[in-house]
Amino acid sequence: MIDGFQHLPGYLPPDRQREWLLLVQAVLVKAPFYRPSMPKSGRPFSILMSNCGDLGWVSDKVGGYRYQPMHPETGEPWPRMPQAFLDLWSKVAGFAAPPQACLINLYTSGTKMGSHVDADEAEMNAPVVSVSLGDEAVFHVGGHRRGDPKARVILRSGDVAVLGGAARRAYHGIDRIVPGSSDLLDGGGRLNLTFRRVTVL
Ligand code: MD6
Ligand code: FE
Repeated sequence: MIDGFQHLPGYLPPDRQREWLLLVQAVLVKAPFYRPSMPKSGRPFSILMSNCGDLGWVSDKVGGYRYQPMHPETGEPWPRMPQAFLDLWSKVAGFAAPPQACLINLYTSGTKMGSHVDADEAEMNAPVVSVSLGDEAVFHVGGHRRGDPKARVILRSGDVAVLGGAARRAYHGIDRIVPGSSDLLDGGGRLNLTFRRVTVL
């Protein structure tokens, strides 16, 4: 496994997972899920996204991958990041400044996320912290080249993963989710939250 990848299984116990789910649902009332699309081709993503925090990650055909302070469809600023989210970052990120962006991804059965490097942030010294809620996902993490060998890790509800150090620039993605593996979300599916620093202080 590449240096700087940390998996913290069961970091959030079931009762805290339910609290986090309520916090996410409150964010989604103000900032509903939207479907991003690929730069240039305009091909729609299979997953839905929203954000909270000062900046949100968005993508569409014309503007491409970017961070912006408002929702692409409502034009409203992203909702504030709940204190519990900031607290988790403080405990696991090992980075003095708070996260600026919390990207919320929704996976339903049959959706995935292709292998990619998170590289839209100017600040590459801060880790990316991920929290999974709901159905299990088969996550892969490789090296700095797309073709490097990949390790596979099951991310379960309540798990935290940290991509720091060399792993911050590693290819990673979601091969598939495992339908019916959690009953946290009504109707199944998986929520993933990723926390990031975007700008250099
Ligand atoms: C996901 N995660 O778990 C997708 N990126 O649904 C990511 O793309 C990711 O988990 C950077 C760091 C950690 C991650
Ligand atoms: Fe990523």
